Amino acid sequence: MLLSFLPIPDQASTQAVSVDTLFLVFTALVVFFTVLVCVVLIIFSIKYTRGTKADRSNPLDGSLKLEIMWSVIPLFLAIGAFGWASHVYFEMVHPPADAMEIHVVGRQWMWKIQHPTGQREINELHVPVGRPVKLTMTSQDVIHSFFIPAFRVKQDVVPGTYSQLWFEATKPGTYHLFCAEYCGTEHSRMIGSVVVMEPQAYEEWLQSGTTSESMVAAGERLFRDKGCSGCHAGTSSVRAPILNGVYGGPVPLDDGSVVTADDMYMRDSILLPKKQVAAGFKPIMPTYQGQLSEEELFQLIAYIKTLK
Ligand code: HEC
Ligand SMILES: [Cu+2]
Repeated sequence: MLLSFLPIPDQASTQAVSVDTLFLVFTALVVFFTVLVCVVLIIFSIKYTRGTKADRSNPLDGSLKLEIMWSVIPLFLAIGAFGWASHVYFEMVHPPADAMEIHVVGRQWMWKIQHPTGQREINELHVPVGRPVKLTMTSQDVIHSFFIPAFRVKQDVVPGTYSQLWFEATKPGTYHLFCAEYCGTEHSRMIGSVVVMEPQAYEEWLQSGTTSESMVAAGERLFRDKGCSGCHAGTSSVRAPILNGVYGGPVPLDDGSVVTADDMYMRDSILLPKKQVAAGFKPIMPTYQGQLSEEELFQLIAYIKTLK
């Protein structure tokens, strides 16, 4: 497309176009002003070299008009740049509500990926074209960074917390996937590929291979096996909150504050139950730190999300 002679990677997502346009316009602006200043500088230093016959009478000392001009024009340019860049940034960090969710766990030195239907893959990510995809990511050891150059998206993947990244692929094909944060000896081999497929082919890909249980089904099984249902099912004798409809809503805590029950809140409730105690309940929930893998946490949360 536009400026395809430049050595820039494939543009294969909706963000790629907006990021590149922004980048190229800024570059053009910077080049324009740099050249302008250099050319004028060179012309004047030749014209006014000592000994030339240039007219040196009436030296200019101060011009309000000029000063206003070189203050006001850059001011509007800078505000415009800020507004435009912020707009692109906000689009990048706010996944659309209808995005499909795929889970990613980074570790030394690979990417482990799980689709909602339960399919797992390592160092490969299959996605449909033309559909927003949201990745919820964490690391089980050190900080990694999930980077797809052709999509112009990159996001740190940090142990102990969830980060998000979203994109909408626009062109079927296979693209590079890199870890962009030095994470140990074999960091440079922590590479993979993103395969963008037609929606039909993606559906077929999901059907193929060993059919594992879906994220939600795995979460439901864990909820029973790990003893969560013993306390959280409505029938239990222990006083614990019923988790139906908790996700996404406001939760009053016993210290009087109110938080939103997002993925991070769920994670903390399971691993650090004493950190935020739901109002009206005793802090009797045991911690599950060290007893659940990152994948199992994702599955439990996926299950809790479906409880309406
Ligand atoms: C011994 C009983 C018990 C067990 C077992 C237990 N919980 Fe809890 N859980 C509680 C109690 C009591 C609370 C409310 C106090 C608090 O927030 O710590 C709670 C709070 C929560 C919350 C926050 C709910 C809200 O309304 O804010 C979540 C989410 C949760 N538990 C999930 C789980 C999961 C998942 C498991 C299994 C891995 C589990 N619990 C196991 C007793 C238990
Ligand atoms: Cu890494």
